[in-house]
Amino acid sequence: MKNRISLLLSTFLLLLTFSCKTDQTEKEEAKRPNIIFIMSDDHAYQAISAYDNRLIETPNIDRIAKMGMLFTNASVTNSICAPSRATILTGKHSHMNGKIDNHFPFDTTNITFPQILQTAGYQTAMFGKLHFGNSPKGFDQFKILPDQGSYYNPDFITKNDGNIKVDGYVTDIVTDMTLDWLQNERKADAPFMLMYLHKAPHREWLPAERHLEEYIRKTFPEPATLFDDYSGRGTAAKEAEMNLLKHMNWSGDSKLYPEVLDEMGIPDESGWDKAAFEREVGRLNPAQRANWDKAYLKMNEDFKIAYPKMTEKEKMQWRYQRYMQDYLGTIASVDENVGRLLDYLEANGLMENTIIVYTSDQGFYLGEHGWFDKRFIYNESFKTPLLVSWKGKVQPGSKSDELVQNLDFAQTFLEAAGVAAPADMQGESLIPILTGNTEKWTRDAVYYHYYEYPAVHMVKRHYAIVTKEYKLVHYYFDVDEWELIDRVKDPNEMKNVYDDPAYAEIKKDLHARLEKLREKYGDSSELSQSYIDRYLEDISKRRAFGANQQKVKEILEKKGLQPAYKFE
Ligand code: SGN
Ligand code: CA
Repeated sequence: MKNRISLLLSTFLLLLTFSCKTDQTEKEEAKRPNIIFIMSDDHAYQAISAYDNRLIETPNIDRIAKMGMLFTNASVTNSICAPSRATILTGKHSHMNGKIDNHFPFDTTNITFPQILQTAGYQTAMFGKLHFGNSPKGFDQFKILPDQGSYYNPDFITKNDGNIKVDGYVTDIVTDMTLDWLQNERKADAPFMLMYLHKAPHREWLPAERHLEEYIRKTFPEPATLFDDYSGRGTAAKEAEMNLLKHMNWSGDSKLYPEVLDEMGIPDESGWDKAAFEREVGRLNPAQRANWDKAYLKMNEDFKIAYPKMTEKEKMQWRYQRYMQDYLGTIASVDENVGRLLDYLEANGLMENTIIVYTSDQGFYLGEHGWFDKRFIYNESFKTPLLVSWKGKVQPGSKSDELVQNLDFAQTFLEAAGVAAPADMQGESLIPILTGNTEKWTRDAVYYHYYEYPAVHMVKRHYAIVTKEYKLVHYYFDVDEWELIDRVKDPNEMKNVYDDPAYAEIKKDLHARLEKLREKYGDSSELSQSYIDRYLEDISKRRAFGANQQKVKEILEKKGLQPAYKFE
């Protein structure tokens, strides 16, 4: 009897411990936050009203800043699409993860934070643009756009259903997929990490049908540096091919019909202008196309009358307005759709324990320095928007001007999930900043390195150190030029003061700090040279799309290589 009682007692105790343990695990589980990473492609901070409301109101994106923190000094390590995404996923600089440019595919032997989170029990999903040339690892579900993706009736590569084409507008569709996953595939018993990645507002800036008429009628204020003549800086700024007047496609970008170009005698300078127009607009079905024409026909007719009388200055102004109308038109639907997601989270009790990040793969020039595109270390493309909310942890309406980077996301998310980060990750967790423990944050400079040259837009290779006060930049490869920018005295970054004796001491100090940073992150001239050799070898076989082919030819011939592009 005694034995039976003690057996019962011990079974009872065992059950009790077991159930306590389950309770404990559930509590632990409940504490691990969900992570929603929202990223748009080429979304300039100048086009988010939480930063600046001169161009557009983005009330929904701003909600994230109201609930949480707005970063005013967030930047990227390499201002271009796929390399930025690789840095985000690996927590490593481009020279370490190998994804230095858009040209070569991502090396999938890299370990990414989603793989680590998935192993740690997170549910993982990705929807939208990845741009890696291969599918992501570490995701339970994904539906991604092939390469750059399309705005209208886009194709998707899916994890379970092969390749599909979906009718409608890309920003709406990516959101539908995301909401569908949250509603129907997400399981309640584990935390999740969701990557919701928009194609918009990437070139060629095609708004949803519902925004065409509204945006085509708007007029926007011009940036102070729209007519920059690049005289204050070196060869790189002068030779870049991203000027609104000289390098933007009239048809593909400004949406003049190819036949209007012919009629007005405007040449297809890039050689792929008309093809770019057809590539996107050609995807519309007849009903969609009729709607599209309703908005763009009148603009084309007005242009035909105005163009012959336009001065060069007026042409630039016209191109700027046309650019902004379409670029900002695509952002209108990004904002609406971010609103749909936030509403869903609110309605389903998912705000409570969820980190929400809104960012872009880099910034973008909205006419500053007369430019579109990115790549350069000048503010508008070096900086990137960053808004983070986490209810109960991040002070609502707070701001940080710390030098944070896309390099830091992986370690931030891993720390939030309570998982140790691999020792070779190179960022720092943002959690001290997010939770107001800034005394633990000591970074006083960041490192930058851009590689893709000679390539579309012809922005020269450069690396740099950036502090809150200065940028020291080295342009290399087919030039050897240094640039020093005083960020405080010259916020528009118009003047290189490298040779100004007043900056001699500062220059010396920055050179020493730059060398230390390169050592710390493991970058070197030898590594840069190996990336150059690999690239040149490849573009002697495979054309560097959109690059100035004459210049490519010169560069390759110096190396004894023949360009892949055939000259007539
Ligand atoms: C395309 C664009 C370029 C852009 C690159 C890279 N031209 O080639 O303007 O710089 O993508 O963009 S387009 O007319 O074909 O759109 S990135 O975001 O993928 O890095
Ligand atoms: Ca981009």
